[in-house]
Amino acid sequence: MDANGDGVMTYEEYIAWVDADKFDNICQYALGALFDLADADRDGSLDRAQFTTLRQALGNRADNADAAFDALDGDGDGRVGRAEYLASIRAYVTGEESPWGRPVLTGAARHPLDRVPCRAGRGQQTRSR
Ligand SMILES: [Ca+2]
Ligand SMILES: [Ca+2]
Repeated sequence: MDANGDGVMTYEEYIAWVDADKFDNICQYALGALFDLADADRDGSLDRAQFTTLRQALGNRADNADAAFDALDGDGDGRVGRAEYLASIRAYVTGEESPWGRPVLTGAARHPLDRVPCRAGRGQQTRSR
């Protein structure tokens, strides 16, 4: 994953590494576990506050959390379901069209260390040495 071996995985290295198989076999489990942790009331969906907590746990900047939430919450009911969340991220990381990708990608472009959710399984361990 850390293509240039400097112990820090950039956004670009992540995108080059991940594909549908890796997402299905690795990422979705880490993401689902984190989703469940963030879902404090265990109703299977995240409200805005829970989603923001999740984003922060993933090391993403807080200032584009609203945009990401709004993009994920396609029906505008103020909740993002677990399956909807995973499907959106899968579509994003595998390069399919995803309403969620754009605000996150925009944020990442401004800040290369903005974390893609699959990194969550490794927490803040951005340096491997
Ligand atoms: Ca909830
Ligand atoms: Ca919704």
